[in-house]
Amino acid sequence: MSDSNLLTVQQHILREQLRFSGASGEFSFLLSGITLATKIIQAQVRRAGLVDVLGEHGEVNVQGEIQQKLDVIANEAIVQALTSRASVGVLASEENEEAMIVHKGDKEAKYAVVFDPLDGSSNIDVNVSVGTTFSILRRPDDASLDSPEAWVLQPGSEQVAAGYVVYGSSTILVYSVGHGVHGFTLDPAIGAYVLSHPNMTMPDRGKYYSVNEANTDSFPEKYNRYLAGLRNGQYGHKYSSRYIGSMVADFHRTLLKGGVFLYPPTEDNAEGKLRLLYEANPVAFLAEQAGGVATDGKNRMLDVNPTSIHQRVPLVVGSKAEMADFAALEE
Ligand code: P6P
Repeated sequence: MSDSNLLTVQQHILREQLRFSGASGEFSFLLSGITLATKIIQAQVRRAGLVDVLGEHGEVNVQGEIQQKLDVIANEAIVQALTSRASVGVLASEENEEAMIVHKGDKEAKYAVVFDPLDGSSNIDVNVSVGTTFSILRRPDDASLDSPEAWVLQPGSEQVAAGYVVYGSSTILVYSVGHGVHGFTLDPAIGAYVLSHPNMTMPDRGKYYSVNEANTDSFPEKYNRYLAGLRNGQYGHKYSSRYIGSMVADFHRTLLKGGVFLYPPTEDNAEGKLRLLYEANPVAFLAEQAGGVATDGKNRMLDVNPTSIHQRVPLVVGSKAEMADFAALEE
């Protein structure tokens, strides 16, 4: 790509921003806070083996998981970057039990950002791709800062933007403001995310299914019937299996190649393992924007009404064809 065609994510965001009536640039400034924080995170992820950020921070996070040091660094990077954005009223993070009030009563504070600063962090020590996810919501008309939860406990259909960064062989930011999905690759030479995947669309059908087969014995019967059909060619061809164990990386492949990624209910996680607000909803928003489908196994994911910040939900997300095959199954 010659420099003359170089389009950075900041330029792209500004252009997308113009689609919003009355755009004042505050939304672009908010998104620039997220992109800045992910550059800080990727710098740490890339050096994880060199500096003392590997291994466990020792503390236990709200999920009851041993907090890896990079989780803490990533969380602080995003919180600090967004705290300096007057348009952000509330933050909710996978790493924090409660929603955080960022700007008290600031009249411009009209957005909430929900995020997982470092999804898949248990893979860091073995150099497997990890990711950051984010979801942006407008403050509901009747919500006040007295109840920050009300800002974030909204169905995914209310998202005004969502995205992720996958820290893999390269660092790729994928986002949507509701007008298609666009991917940007971080160019370390200039320190900017450069448009590399314009107008991403999910193939109508793929070759892969992606699930943790170790949980097969506890999947609901419908899921095992579906997976057997994928393996035995019942749905047109015999699928191959790919599972990274990092949702962002598994979804990124599904977005690019099609197929289906699923985390069904299991014996250990009867409601599924993935979190509705900051894992399933951003992924579902992007999937639909790219022509795919996302459900909780029964209902459209973006229609699920959240009741708590860290609630879990089963996730089935993928290409139109695979999702239609799944939906056609009898319970
Ligand atoms: P399992 C990572 O810990 C994560 O939250 C997601 O990124 C990933 O898809 C899932 O858990 C993997 O869970 O049970 O297959 O190890």
